[in-house]
Amino acid sequence: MNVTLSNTKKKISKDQFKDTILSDYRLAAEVRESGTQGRRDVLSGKGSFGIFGDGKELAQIALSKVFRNGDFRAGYYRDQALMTAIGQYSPKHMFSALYGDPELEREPSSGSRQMMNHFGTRFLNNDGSWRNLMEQKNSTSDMACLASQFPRLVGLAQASQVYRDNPEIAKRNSGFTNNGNEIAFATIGNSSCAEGHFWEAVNAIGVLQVPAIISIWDDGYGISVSNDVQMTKSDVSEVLSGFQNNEKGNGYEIVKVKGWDYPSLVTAYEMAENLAREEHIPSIIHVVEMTQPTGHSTSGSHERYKSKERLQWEQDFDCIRRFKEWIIESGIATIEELETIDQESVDTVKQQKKEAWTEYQAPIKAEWKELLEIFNSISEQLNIPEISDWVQDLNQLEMFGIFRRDFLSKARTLLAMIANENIPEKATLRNFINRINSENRERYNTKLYNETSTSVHNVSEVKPTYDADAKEVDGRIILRDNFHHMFDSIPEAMIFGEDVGKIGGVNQGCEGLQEKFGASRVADTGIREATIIGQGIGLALRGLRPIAEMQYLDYVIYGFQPMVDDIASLYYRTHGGQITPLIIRTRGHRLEGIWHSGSPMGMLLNGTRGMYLCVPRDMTRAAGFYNTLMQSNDPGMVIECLNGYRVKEKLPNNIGEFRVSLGKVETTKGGSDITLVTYGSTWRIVMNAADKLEKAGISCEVIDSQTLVPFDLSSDIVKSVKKTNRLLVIDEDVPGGASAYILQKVVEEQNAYNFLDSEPQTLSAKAHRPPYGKDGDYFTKPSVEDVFEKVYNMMSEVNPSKYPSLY
Ligand SMILES: Cc1ncc(C[n+]2csc(CCOP(=O)(O)OP(=O)(O)O)c2C)c(N)n1
Repeated sequence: MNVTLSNTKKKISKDQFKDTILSDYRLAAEVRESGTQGRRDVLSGKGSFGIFGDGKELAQIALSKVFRNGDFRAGYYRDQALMTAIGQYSPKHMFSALYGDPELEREPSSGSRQMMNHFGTRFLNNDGSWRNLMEQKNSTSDMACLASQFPRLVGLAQASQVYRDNPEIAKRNSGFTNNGNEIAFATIGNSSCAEGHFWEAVNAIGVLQVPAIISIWDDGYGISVSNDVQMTKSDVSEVLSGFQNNEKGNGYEIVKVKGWDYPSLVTAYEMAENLAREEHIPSIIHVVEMTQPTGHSTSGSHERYKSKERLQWEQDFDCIRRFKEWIIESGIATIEELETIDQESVDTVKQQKKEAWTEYQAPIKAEWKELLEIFNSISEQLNIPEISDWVQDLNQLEMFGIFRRDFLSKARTLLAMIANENIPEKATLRNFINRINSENRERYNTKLYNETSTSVHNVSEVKPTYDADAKEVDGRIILRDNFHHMFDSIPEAMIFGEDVGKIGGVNQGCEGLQEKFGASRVADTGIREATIIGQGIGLALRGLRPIAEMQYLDYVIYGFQPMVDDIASLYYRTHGGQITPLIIRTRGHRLEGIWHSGSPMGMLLNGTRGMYLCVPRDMTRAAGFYNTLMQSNDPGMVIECLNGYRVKEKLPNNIGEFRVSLGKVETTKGGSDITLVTYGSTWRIVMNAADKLEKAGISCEVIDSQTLVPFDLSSDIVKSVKKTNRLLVIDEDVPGGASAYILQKVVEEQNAYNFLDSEPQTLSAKAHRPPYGKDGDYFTKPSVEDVFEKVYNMMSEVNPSKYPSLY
């Protein structure tokens, strides 16, 4: 007899059906049991924090049935059953992550740089090249920040559309797509649906009509706060109902289904899969009546905020219990068969947990034993009573679980204690400390930036070249012509943002681009900065080369969260497993008005360590940075000068080919009295002031840093300071913003302190926002006169007779 569980076209035999159901049951039981045992491990101190997938197993197993190779997940920490069901996780992996095992072979999501159950699969090979993502089930890397997976979801789903609409790109990128058939699956908790990112992404996906399936795991609470506080009408799908496909237009297929109702869950996901994979119609599956049997996490107990009735209901409607009842009632298996699976699950989890712990502790214990021998031989030479106390404590710890910091802190303390002793064991101890530190640098402190051959640092510089009679053109023409060339030569290149498509951008840098390359590569977007950035992240993760445009620097703050939390930390938090080669284009610095002349460079560079920050002084350099970044796998932001689009620049004859290296400063005027470091829009002001100072007898060397991250990789600034012995940093950020960063780089890292004859100084804008109007600007941001007087005063301090005080 053939059975069908739902409306699936696939028929399977009765035995196969039973096997499937029992293997689903086993998986659910193992996930549940690993949560139970994991919780105990946290309470007994073996792990710091536990958050599990209990109560959500059945829906996730149903989802996994339609998750195919080449698909992508953008989810959160509850997806333990989903990740296990798609073969990317196991109880052993969960325990390795819970203990914080830093070895990638046991914790491949992040090498324990992340908390447990923050999932992610590996997209990159060790040499930085991309894996064939069509041969694996892909999970983008989770973040603890709720709803932060949603901006990225937009691009993950849109990539399928881009590939389907552009078969020639799909053909080039066969490791990333099969004709755009891939689905992007998102998961989110009910309470996180109160976040703006969720609504912004839901709207963007509805507008774009791209293949996303969004699952909402609704257990009625967000930690202690219940749905009546979280959501209008306490019901997210009720509120979402305006997004439902109907005669008024395309939106989503929205399904509400109970988290314990296995057949309905399977049917819902089959329906959603068909719509998404075949027709690119997105769906939202609102899974209600879910439970959280052990509460939100190991940090608290849900008995504090759930009523007795609710707690009883959670037991009665527990999805595994209901699944068990359904299996028995349907005659698929007996209670004895299921109880056997229950028992086997307990044993399996116990076994895997033991293996995870033993493998985690083995190398650490071996290091402790090595140190113990060093301790013993030092004790034989010197009378240090503390050593025996430490050994006793550490041996005790070893029985329960020992961290490297436990013994390394003692080793370092001892080294300081024997600093004046002359025994050979001192070198042994020092070597041991150095070795452990260096091994742990690799575990914990590497991969903030890509260091493989795909890094931007391996892209060679190509200087712009000019005809003898090169035309002088508006800066924006150089950008425009460069984009045309880039889009011709790189089929994966895309650009999108507010007003970018039809009119070619507010400053016309993309003029004619959409007509030539089509609306799927050059596109207008809605006004939704967070998901414009997210769109870029997702597209880049799927092999495309997006440029996401933020119309003005002042509005980057709306898109800042995905930059800070996602892009900048991605390579680090996946231990080199994922990277998003997204270019963010924006324009800022000097114009007029509080929101059109911001230059918050300190904020940007401090929030986004992990991505590059280019601050070109003109459009030739901006174009050069785009060309360089496009050749690498690294994420970067380019800030064009808002007041530079109509400034004349010579038109290079190698448009599209010249490349500006990141981290290379340019000395734009030589001098001997003082080094002036600047970048972006203030560069012209500084150059102007330097000319005036020259006439006053002060010789300034002007250096354009060109990029803030990376910063002056060959330490050229200190070479200048060695000559001038004086340093002034000028920008239009707040005081102590990027100028403080530059001082730290030059004075501390480049050691300029040793060569300074005057106090190093900064000249920046005022701390408040720049007010509107010419005078608002003049009295707020550094002017030519401000720079002149600042430098003059510094020289006056040195030689008051030659430079008498001005005021
Ligand atoms: C942006 C953000 N705010 C707050 C938190 C702290 N926090 C972690 S989990 C959580 C509740 C989430 O509830 P829900 O979305 O319903 O998911 P559940 O954990 O219940 O599956 C909160 C408030 C966070 N991680 N991120």
